[in-house]
This record gives sequence, structure tokens and C-alpha cells, in this order.
Amino acid sequence: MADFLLLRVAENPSFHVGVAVAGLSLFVLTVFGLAFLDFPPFTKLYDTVDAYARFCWACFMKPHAKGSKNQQDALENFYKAQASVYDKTRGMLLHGREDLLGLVASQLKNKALNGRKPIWVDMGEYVEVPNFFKTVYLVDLSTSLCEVAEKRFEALGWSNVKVICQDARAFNLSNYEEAETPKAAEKRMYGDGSSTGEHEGADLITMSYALSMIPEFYPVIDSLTSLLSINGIIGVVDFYVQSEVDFQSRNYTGGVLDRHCTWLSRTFWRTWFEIDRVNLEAARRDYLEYRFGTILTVNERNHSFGVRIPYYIWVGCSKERGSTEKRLAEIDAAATESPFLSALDLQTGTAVHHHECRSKAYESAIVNLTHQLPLPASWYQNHHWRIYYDDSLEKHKQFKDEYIYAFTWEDSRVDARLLNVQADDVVLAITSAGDNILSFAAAKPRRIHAVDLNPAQNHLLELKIAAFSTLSYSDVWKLFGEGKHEDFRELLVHKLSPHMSSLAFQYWLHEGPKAFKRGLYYTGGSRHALQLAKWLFRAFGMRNEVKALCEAQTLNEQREIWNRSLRKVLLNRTLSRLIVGKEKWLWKALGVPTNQRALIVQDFANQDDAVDDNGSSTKASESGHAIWEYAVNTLDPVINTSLLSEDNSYYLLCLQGHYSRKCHPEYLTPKAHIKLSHPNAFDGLRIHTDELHEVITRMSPGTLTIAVVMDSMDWFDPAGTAAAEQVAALNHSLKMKGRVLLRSAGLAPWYIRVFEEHGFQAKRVAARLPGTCIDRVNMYASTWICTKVSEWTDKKAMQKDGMGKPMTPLEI
Ligand SMILES: *[C@@H]1O[C@H](CO)[C@@H](O)[C@H](O)[C@H]1NC(C)=O
Ligand SMILES: *[C@@H]1O[C@H](CO)[C@@H](O)[C@H](O)[C@H]1NC(C)=O
Ligand SMILES: *[C@@H]1O[C@H](CO)[C@@H](O)[C@H](O)[C@H]1NC(C)=O
Ligand SMILES: *[C@@H]1O[C@H](CO)[C@@H](O)[C@H](O)[C@H]1NC(C)=O
Ligand SMILES: *[C@@H]1O[C@H](CO)[C@@H](O)[C@H](O)[C@H]1NC(C)=O
Ligand SMILES: *[C@@H]1O[C@H](CO)[C@@H](O)[C@H](O)[C@H]1NC(C)=O
Ligand SMILES: *[C@@H]1O[C@H](CO)[C@@H](O)[C@H](O)[C@H]1NC(C)=O
Ligand SMILES: *[C@@H]1O[C@H](CO)[C@@H](O)[C@H](O)[C@H]1NC(C)=O
Ligand SMILES: CC(=O)N[C@H]1CO[C@H](CO)[C@@H](O)[C@@H]1O
Repeated sequence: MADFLLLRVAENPSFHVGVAVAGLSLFVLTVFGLAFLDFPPFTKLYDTVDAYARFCWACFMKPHAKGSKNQQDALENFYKAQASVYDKTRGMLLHGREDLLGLVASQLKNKALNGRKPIWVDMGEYVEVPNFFKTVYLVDLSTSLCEVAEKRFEALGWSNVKVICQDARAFNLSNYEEAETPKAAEKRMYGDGSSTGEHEGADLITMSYALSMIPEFYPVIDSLTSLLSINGIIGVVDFYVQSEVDFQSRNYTGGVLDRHCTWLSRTFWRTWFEIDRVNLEAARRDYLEYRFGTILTVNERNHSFGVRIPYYIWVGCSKERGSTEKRLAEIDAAATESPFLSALDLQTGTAVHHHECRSKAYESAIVNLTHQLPLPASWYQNHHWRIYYDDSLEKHKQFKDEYIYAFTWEDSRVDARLLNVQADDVVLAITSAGDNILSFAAAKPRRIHAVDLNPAQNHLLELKIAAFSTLSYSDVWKLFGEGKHEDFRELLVHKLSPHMSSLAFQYWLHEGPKAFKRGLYYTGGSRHALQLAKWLFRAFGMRNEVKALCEAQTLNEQREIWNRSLRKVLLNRTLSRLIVGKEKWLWKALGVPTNQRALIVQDFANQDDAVDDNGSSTKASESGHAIWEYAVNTLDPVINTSLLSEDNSYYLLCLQGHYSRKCHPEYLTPKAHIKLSHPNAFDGLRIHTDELHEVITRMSPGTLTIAVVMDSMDWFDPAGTAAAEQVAALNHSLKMKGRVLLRSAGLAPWYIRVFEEHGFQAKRVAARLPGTCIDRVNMYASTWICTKVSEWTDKKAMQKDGMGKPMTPLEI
């Protein structure tokens, strides 16, 4: 019988629809019922109930006028009943709109408009911040909404807002704006040739939840491209559903974090919105992205009703903006230290090289242009710090969107002393958490190339730079000194966003609010080390001892506290064997890979006075012992020689999870803030997301003067050729007398020989012998500076004609 019944249900469409509508209505009522909880004042309750009732009626229950094929009629029908309550209800649903306005406003503020007031065209929604603008046009097809809007603006006395009740496709700014000056017309010539309006174009176009309601969206989007001025911004927020296959192979979308919707979500929301004639078809968003260049994009879900409606916020610009061959080459040159940049440098009298190196970003841009596609989002950013990389590659995805280091584990003071960075230096350094990059930036070298394979490490650096570019000292201190900020999301949307790449913005919108609530330094892989320490101290009842250690005023006091309690926990042999010696943990928490561990074990084996319980030692316990010994040599001298509460921010951070006003890295001083918040402080910075080797082989030869590779060479396999290749590439890209600064967990790492074979002079500038410190971190056994010395006068070079003629670039 059940089968039979089901069959009948399926055959009877009106019954089917009836069930669906009943189900949906129940759902909607529940959802809005829950929403009332947000409105405690009871005086408001009646209004709210009324508003929602009308909204629900119009949205979900009121039958559409029969036989009406016309969208204006449909919209009219849809909005008439609820036009007056539109704001209230939509405000709840359409949360993303505020974010969108925040994003576009910060973009506009960041732009120099030459004292001219911008023109804003808003398609199908209300406006709230018009004082900033010369004229605001509100274009909407629904006459009831237009009426409401007009009344409202009259009441508010906003005379610069013009409400135009028209099909968005037919809106032509020339009919409303006066003719532009000849100069502006000339400027426009560089823009889209097809746009022939006499106006200069709108500086801002926004569409909130309108695109999905427009049946013929292709012509509307086309008309927008000619409506937008060449330097204008377009912002769209709308519901969407998309599957991975829709956007998988594209590299101009500005990142796909959270973009994929599950099958259930896709099916459910598409059907749900169809009842309203709201169409969530994937092509709407895709076509938008195809016709414009993407500046920022995010995918969000609103959880407030216990359901997750997917919506996106997208900020774009004219596809042509910044995509002339000249501009591409210019930006690219800075990434590779190639001629174009040198042409700029001519003014400052720097030499020019006569051949070309191209970055991968440039190549991808050219490929894209030949296919008429927009450029990857990084080309449309306000700053060209971050260089395009393909985030879909496995080598980037392996990090699972997590950085390993939330703080840099290298003593910046020692680096500064050893390297003494000058104004004409070109520095290449591993990004890590970016702290050292900021220290270098404060010394104002000509250029800094920050390199990291892990995209998240570079996102962290971008966040720091954006913070210095726009935030006050107190906010910067909260973010990176205390690691906590209660308004992180606000800051990100309203202040930091114009200074970030789309990928970094997405990342921080997703991760930031959580991270800065819990504490930045308890995020990333390094949190495991911090958490373990915290957990141990708690388990052993030593939290007060930790506190005392962090506050100790003299070295003697500090030594005593260490010796009487903490040392027994941290440098516990048993513990070391159980946990710290484990390979997986070393990698995850401390970033110590196998090859580096081998160096430590090797040094330990070489020690003549290595005391060990002979006979019973297996290989594993030996390596555990080596690590223990290494930890003793690291920690004991640190405690013995540097006062944590005043001078050693590195260990202070590890023990308490944040810096103190008295003790913090140099880049967090007010003095550094003045330097780093200078408008041009980061002009010379380029952030590469790739292997070190990939980056240096694409550098113009003889351009780098300093390369800081940290301990990354330790990671190479002594049996492989990777180290030799990297050293050859370094030799190739370094200037004569250029220096490589490196640290190693070994006292005499095997690859120093490789440097010497490639014409470097290697010098160990610090060695950590038992009981001594090489720097405040003291984590590595030795520090080396390898200087490129093989002169042109050597035999091979003598045979070549002339001095100073550049080498041919390496095969790429
Ligand atoms: C969802 O929307 C409501 C109402 O606009 C807003 O208060 C809430 O913060 C939003 N939630 C999320 C997760 O965006
Ligand atoms: C806009 O109107 C002007 C004159 O009013 C006309 O020359 C121009 O072609 C129109 N533009 C578009 C895109 O229709
Ligand atoms: C970018 O996308 C285009 C078109 O799909 C493709 O031809 C090109 O190789 C891509 N570029 C990169 C660097 O992946
Ligand atoms: C550390 O404490 C031990 C006893 O637990 C003592 O023998 C040793 O001398 C102390 N070392 C220092 C440097 O205070
Ligand atoms: C290591 O920890 C264990 C367990 O708490 C303890 O019994 C032992 O004394 C510690 N060892 C040292 C050398 O402090
Ligand atoms: C270790 O034990 C072996 C024999 O088992 C002995 O020959 C060797 O001298 C011992 N080494 C040390 C350092 O005690
Ligand atoms: C290193 O580079 C210099 C030129 O900058 C070159 O003369 C020398 O042969 C290179 N050394 C090796 C081993 O390739
Ligand atoms: C601590 O440092 C002092 C000199 O500053 C030195 O004499 C002493 O031996 C060191 N103690 C340890 C345990 O390394
Ligand atoms: C605008 C632009 O740079 N277009 C270029 C796209 O790529 C082709 C092939 O490299 C060039 O010839 C175009 O000039």
C-alpha cells in the first residue's frame, strides 16, 4: 500500500508542491521564530512579528501572479507586500552587505581620487553612506521599492541620492551626469574601447543580492563593464551555490577557500530560492569574474539561523586595469630583479643588465591574456607585494592551510650585527613568521625578497605588513604583542583589506577571528611546543615557578628558579626519550625534519666525552639522548646568560604565550612602528610563494647581495644533488662579495664543503660549544657566512671577453 501511495504522490504535482510549501513554511516560521530571540525589547516585538509575517508571506507563501512572465511584474508582486518592511527583514538575512560596504569603502578611501568626489551606482539595494559621494544612483526595477527609497532619502535629506526606477540594463550614466572634461575623456581612451559614454564612469558600483534576481544577467553585467570607470570598484554580495568542478581549473578567482558547497546544500538552496525566482545558477558569479578583474573575494556561510546559507562577497575592477604589457613587465621586473626595474633605478644611478628573467607569475599572466581571461587576482591588488602563485599545487596544499611558525626563531639582533644591511642591499630571506623580514625592512635595503613554500607563512607576513601600513601602534601591539584582539574582524574588513591579497584576506577572514581570540601564538604548528610546555608545567604544578621565571629581575634569581624546578621538567631524560625524540613530533612542533635530526645525532656521536650507558643503547635511544643533550646545550646557557624578563623575548613568548611591554622583538617597538608605517616602507618588498631554489633560479644573475637561508640547508639529503643545485643557483644570483647567512644544527654541516666547491669562502661566525650561547635563541649549533669570492679573474672567466658582461642565465 505504501508503494501505491508514494506513486500517487509523485503523480500528483499539486500535492507534491503543497507538501513542499507546508514543509518550507514551517521551517521558515521556526527560523524566524528563533530570530526573535535577538530582539529583547518587547515594544519592538509587535513590529518585528508584523515585519516577518509580511516578509514570509511575500517570500514563501504568496502565490506568484498567474501567467506573468515579466520580471518587473514578478518583482512587483514579490516586493509590494513587503516593501516597507524590506529593510528590517533583509538586514537580518543579508548580513554580507555590511561587509561588502566596509570592503569597498576601505578600497575607495585607500585610492587617491585627486580630490574628486566619487560616483556610486547601486543596483537594487538601499544606500546608507552617501555623504562621501558626489552622486549616488540607486537603480531598481521594482517600483514599490523605489517609492520607499525615495521617501526615505527625502526624510533623511540626502539630496545627492537619485533613485532611478529602471531596468539595470538600460541605465546609462550619460543621461544623468554632465559631460566630462576632454582630459578625462583622454584618460578613458585607455579603458575599454567599447564604452562610449561621455561620463567618466561610476567609481563604485554595488549590487547586493540583486544579481541572482535578474533573469537576463549577461547584458546587465556587460552594461556594468561600460558603466564602471577605469579605476572604479565594483562590489557584489549575493547568495550562490557552486561545486568544485565549476571553478577548479581557474586561476583568476582569487582563491577558493570554502567555495565548494556540498551536493545537499546545492540542491536545497537552489530549489529553495527558485520559489522566489532567485536563481543561484553558477554562471552568474562566473560571468562576473570573467568580465572583471578580481580584487578580493570571500565565501561565507551565515550560521545565525541554525542554517548555513552560502553567500559570497566579491570586489572587482576593470579587467584592463593594470594589464598593459608595460605594467606587467614592470611589476614582474621587481620580482626577478630584471631590467625594467633597473630602468627605474637608472634615476638613482644603478647599473642595468641586458637580458630578461621572467617570473612564473608573468608567464601565467601572458597565458591568461592570450585566452582573453582576466589576470590572476594578485595583479589587480593595490600593492604588488605578494607575487602570484598557483595555490592549487600539491606542494602548497601539503601544509593544510596552517603555518608552522607563528613567530620567527632566529635572533634578529645578531642577524643585524652580522649582516649590517645597507641601503643598496638586495636581500633574499626565508619568510618564516615574517619577524625577521620586518627587521630587515626597518633597515631600508633596496629590495627584500621573502620566500616561503608554505602559503600560510606568507599570509602571516602579509597580515603584519598590512597592519603596519594602516593600524596605530596600539592595535599592532595588541595583534602581535599580546596576540589577542577582540575586534579583529572589524579591523580586517575596514582597515586591513585594501592592503592584502585576496588569498591572504580569505585566509584571515577564515582563521583570524579564532586565532586572535585564543592568542596568535597558540596557533600554527609551533603551538604544540607551547602547549606541551604549558601542560607539563600545569601537570607538575609549576605555573607559579614559570611566572617567577618570567618576572625574575636578575640572572642569579633566574638561574636559581630554573635549577630548582623547571629544568627538572623540561630537561627530563625520561620525557625526552618518550616525546621529544620522536620524529613526528619534532617535525610538527619544532619543524625539525629527519635530515636535520641526523646532523644532531652525528655531532653527538662525534663527541668523545659522550657519556652513555654502554652496551644497552639501541639506535633509537641514542638519538633520543642526542636530542636531550642538544636541548640541554640550548636551554641551560640561555638561562645562564640572558634575562628572560628583559632581554630574551623568544623564550619569554614560549613560556607565557605573549610578549611583554618590557621585552619584545625590535619590530614591536614604537620606534620601529614609525619606520614601518611610513607609506613607502614596503615598496621594495616582494613575497614569493615557492621553493627557494625556484625563486633564485629566476633571479637576474649577480643581483642579490644577501641571502638568508636560515637552517633550510639542513633539510637536504646529503646523498642528493639538491644542495649542490641550490648553491650553484645562489652563486649565480649573488653579486660578487654577496653573502649567504645560514644556521645549522650541526657544528660543521656537510654542505659547507659544497659552498666551498662553488667558489664561496665559508666562515663559521659562531659555534655553540657546551655552556656557551651563540645568540638569544641558541637553537642552532653554528652560524655561517659564506661569501662569494670566485673572481672574474679566475681562469674560466678570463677566457670570456670583457669585464662586467653578465653571464647567460641558467636554463629554466
Ligand atoms: C549572520 O547574520 C546575522 C544578522 O545579520 C549577523 O548578526 C551574524 O553575525 C551573521 N553570522 C555570521 C556567521 O556571519
Ligand atoms: C549612453 O547615452 C549616450 C548619449 O546619451 C550615448 O551616446 C551612448 O551610446 C549611451 N551608451 C550606451 C552604453 O548605451
Ligand atoms: C591559468 O589558467 C589558464 C587557463 O585555464 C591556463 O592556461 C594557465 O596555464 C594557468 N596558469 C597557471 C600559472 O596555472
Ligand atoms: C642546581 O641544583 C643542584 C641540586 O639540585 C646543585 O647541585 C647545583 O649546584 C645547582 N646548580 C646551579 C648552577 O645552581
Ligand atoms: C623526570 O620526571 C620523572 C617523572 O616525574 C621524575 O621522577 C624524574 O625524577 C625526573 N628526572 C629528572 C632527571 O629530573
Ligand atoms: C662499550 O662496551 C664495549 C663492549 O661491550 C667496550 O668494548 C667499549 O669500550 C665500551 N665503550 C665505552 C665508551 O665504555
Ligand atoms: C659562480 O659565479 C661566478 C660569476 O658570478 C662564476 O665566475 C663562477 O664560475 C661560479 N662558480 C661556479 C662554481 O659555478
Ligand atoms: C654561567 O655563566 C657563567 C659566566 O657568565 C659561567 O661562569 C658559568 O660556568 C655558567 N654556568 C653554566 C652552568 O653554564
Ligand atoms: C595585454 C597584453 O599584455 N597582451 C599580451 C598577451 O600575451 C600575448 C602573447 O604573449 C602578447 O602578445 C599580448 O601583447
